[in-house]
Formats: sequence, C-alpha cells, structure tokens
Amino acid sequence: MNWASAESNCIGLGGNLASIQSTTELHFTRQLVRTATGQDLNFWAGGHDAVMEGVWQWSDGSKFSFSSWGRGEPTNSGGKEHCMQVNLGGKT
Ligand SMILES: [Ca+2]
Repeated sequence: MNWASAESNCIGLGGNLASIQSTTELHFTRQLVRTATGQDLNFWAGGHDAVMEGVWQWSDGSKFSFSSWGRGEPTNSGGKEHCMQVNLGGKT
C-alpha cells in the first residue's frame, strides 16, 4: 500500500497517519506494529515533504519537530522520496 492510500484509509477512519512527536511516540508506534503483527514490519507515518522538498510536514497539520531519523535519513533517494516510513530495514 502506498502512502496516499494509507493516509486515505486513516482519513476514512476519522484520523490521519500517525504524527510522531517524540522518541516515546516512535517507540509506541513501533511497539504497536510489533504487537499487532508479531514482526517489526515497516509502516507509513504521517510525515511527508511532498509540498516542498526538504520541508517536512505532518498530514494532520501538527508542528513538525521530528529528528529521530535513521542513520543517513532522509535521503530523498532518486530525488523522489517524500513520505516517512518507519522500520525500514529494521530501523526508523
Ligand atoms: Ca523528499
């Protein structure tokens, strides 16, 4: 499922993809996925820089102050990475 479809599903449920405002919330969302699936599957979070490259925003409009990126991230790989994925390669 791509980021837009995931966000659309969340909107249909009355919310948005998760905004992660702290390390505690990052650990909480990762634990939630681990509990639900039994695995550290990667998942979409609400962060994106689709409006302006390098300017990250949360889809719910909350202030973006996230800084707990995985090592070297975000890479904007191929000039076309604009959505936040957690647990990619087993880490954020
Ligand atoms: Ca980008």
